[in-house]
Amino acid sequence: ALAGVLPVYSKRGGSWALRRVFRSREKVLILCVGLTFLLICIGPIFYLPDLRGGLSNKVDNVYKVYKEMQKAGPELILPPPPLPDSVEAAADHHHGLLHNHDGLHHNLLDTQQQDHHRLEDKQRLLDKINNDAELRVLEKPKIVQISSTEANKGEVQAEENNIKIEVPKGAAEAAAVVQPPAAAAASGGAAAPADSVVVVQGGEDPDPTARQRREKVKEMVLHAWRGYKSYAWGKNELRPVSKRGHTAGIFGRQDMGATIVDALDTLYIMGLTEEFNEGRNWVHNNLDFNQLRSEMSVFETNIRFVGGLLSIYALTGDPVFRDRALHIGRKLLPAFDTPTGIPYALTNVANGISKNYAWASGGSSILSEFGTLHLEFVYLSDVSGDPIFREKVMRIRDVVRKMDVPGGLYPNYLNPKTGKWGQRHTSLGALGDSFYEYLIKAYVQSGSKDEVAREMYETAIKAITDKLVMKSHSGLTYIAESKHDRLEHKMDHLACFTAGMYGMGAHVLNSEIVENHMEIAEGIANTCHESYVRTPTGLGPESFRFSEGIEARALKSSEKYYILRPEVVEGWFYMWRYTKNPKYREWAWNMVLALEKHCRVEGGYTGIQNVYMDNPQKDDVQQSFLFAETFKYLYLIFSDDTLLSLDQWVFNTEAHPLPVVGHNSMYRKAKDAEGQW
Ligand code: DMJ
Repeated sequence: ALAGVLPVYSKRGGSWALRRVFRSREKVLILCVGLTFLLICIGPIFYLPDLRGGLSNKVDNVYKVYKEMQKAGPELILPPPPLPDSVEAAADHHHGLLHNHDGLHHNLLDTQQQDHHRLEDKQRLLDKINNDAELRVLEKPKIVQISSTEANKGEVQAEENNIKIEVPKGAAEAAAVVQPPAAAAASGGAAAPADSVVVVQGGEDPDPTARQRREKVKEMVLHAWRGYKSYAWGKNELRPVSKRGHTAGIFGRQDMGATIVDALDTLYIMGLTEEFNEGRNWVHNNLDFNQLRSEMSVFETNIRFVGGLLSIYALTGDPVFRDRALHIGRKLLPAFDTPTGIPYALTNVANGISKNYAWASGGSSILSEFGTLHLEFVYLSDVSGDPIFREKVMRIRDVVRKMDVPGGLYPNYLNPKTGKWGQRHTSLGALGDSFYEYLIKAYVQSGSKDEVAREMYETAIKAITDKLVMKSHSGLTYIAESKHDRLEHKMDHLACFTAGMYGMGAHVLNSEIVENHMEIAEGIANTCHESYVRTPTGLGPESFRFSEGIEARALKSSEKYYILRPEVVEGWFYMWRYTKNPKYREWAWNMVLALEKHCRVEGGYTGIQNVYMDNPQKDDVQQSFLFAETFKYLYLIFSDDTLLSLDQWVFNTEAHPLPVVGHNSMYRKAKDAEGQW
C-alpha cells in the first residue's frame, strides 16, 4: 500500500534516481520486515516466561522476586546484625566487647523464642533418628571374613543377611575384616610389628550413644549415595535440589565419576558392601582417562582420584584400583616437564599440554598444589614398582628446600620456569594449606624415617607459630595470613585443618619446637567451633575474621557460604583421638544435626549460601569430598580408635587413608619397588 507513496532510491546507469513504484521482490521484502516488527512487538506476550499466564501470574512473579530480595535481607544495604546467639551473647558480655558493631540492637525476646524453636527442632530431629533406629532403617550389614580359597572363586555369600560381597579374582584380602600381619607380609606387604592388628571395618565404640550416632552418619551416607546413584550416576557430582549431574571446572569438562572414586573407601570402612560393589564395578568398567579430552587439575586429580584409588587398593588389595591409579598417575606426568620440575597446575590429559592458571601471580604454580603430591606419588611408586613418581616429588622437594624463604614464610606462588617466588602471600588456608600438612604427614608415612620432611616441617611451623598464630581479644587462637609483610586477620574454613596438623606434630615429634603445639591445636579446634556456634545454622562460614568489633565471624557476603567442607570436623576428629575430651564428639554431633536441618534435601545434601540466615538458600551441589572427608571424619569420631588407627594410617588431604611404612601390614609394596627414604 505504501509502494506508490514512498520514494525509493534505485541504481540506474551508475547514478541514483527517485522511483515511485516498488518491484515485486521489494514488496516481499517490505512484507517480511513488517511481519518481523509485529513479531517483536507481540511475541513476548506468548514467549517470555515472566509474561506468560496473564496478569495474576505477572504479579506472582514480581512477588517472587520481592521474596528473594527479602531473603537476601538487609545485607543488600547493611552488614548483618550481630547474632542472636546466646553463646556469643554470653561470651561477648563476659569479655566486655562492643556487641553491636554495626549499631543494630537485637531483641532479647526474639532470641529466646528462636532458641526455643531450635531446641524443639533438635528434639524433633532426635526423635526421628531414634525412630529410624527402631525401624532398623539404619541396620548395619554384616561383613564376613572369608578365606583366600573362597575369595578366589569370585564371590561369597554372607552368612546371615544375604549380603553379597563380590571379590575380584586373585584379591584374597578384599573382604577381610581384620587381616593378620603375617598373612599380608607374605603377600608382599611391608613388615609390620608382630602384635599389630589392622582394623579397616567394624571398630564399634563401647559407648552406646556413640554407636547410635555412628549409625546415623551411615544412614546419611546412604541417603547421599542413593541420591547420587539415582540422578547423577557416573557424573562427577550431584545437584541434589535440581536432581541432575554437576561438573565443576576442577574435574575438566567430562564425566569421570569423581563422587564414586572419592566415596569408595568411606563405603568400604562402613561395611556398605552393596554400595561399595556398585562403585567398584563402575571403576572397573568405566573409569578410563584415555577417553578424556579436557584439562584436569593435577592437584585435584591426584588427591581425589589417585589418592582415592590407592587408598582403596591398600584397604582391599584389589589390583583394579592400583592399576587405575597408575594409569591416571601416568597421565599427570607431562605437567612436570618444566625447567625446575615444579609441575604446572593443569594438564590436558589427551595431549599432555600443560599450563598454569592465568590468575596465579605471573604464571606461577601454587604452593598447596605442587606441595600436595608427595604422599600419593611415593606410595604409587611403592605399589607399582615404577620409581618415576617418587623421583618427581623428590625433585619438587629439593627445589623448594634449597630456596630462600623470605622471613621463613613460604609464599603461595612459585614460578616453574624461573624458580622464583611470586607474590608474597602466605596462608594456611586457600593456596598454602596442604603443603604444610604434607610435610608432617610425609614424615609419618615413612614410619618416622623421612628426616628431610621432619626438618622442613619443623622450620616452617616454627615461623608460622612465631609470626602468624594470634590470640583475639577474648583469647581465641587463630592463624592470620601475611600479605607483603602485613597481617590480614582472617582465617579460612580450610585453615581449620591445622588443629589436626598441630596435634599430629605434637604427637609424633620429639622437639622443643612443638612443646606448646597441643595447646595451639586445641585453641584452633575451639576457634573453629566458635565460627560454627556464632551462626544461626550451626555451620561455619567459608572465612571468618578478627578485628576490634568482630570475632570468628565472616564480614563479606562472599565469605558466608558453607559447602559441606570437612576441615573443622577433621580438626575435632584428631583432637578426639589425641585428647579423648568428649566435647569433640558433642560438637561433631551438633554438626550432624545442623547438616540434617539445613543441608539435607530429598535428593541428597547441598551446600548453603549464607550460614547467618535462619533459612539459607541452597547451592545445589553435593561435593564429592562430602563422602571422602566430612562423612568419614564424622563416622570415625564415633568409632573406636582401632578403626584406621593413626599409628598405621595417614590420611591424605582428601581423607583417603594410606598405610604407614613398617607399621601396617596392608602396605602392599610391589616386589621390585625400592622404597628409599
Ligand atoms: C578437599 O578437596 C581437600 O581437603 C583439599 O585439601 C582442600 N579442599 C577440599 C575440602 O574442603
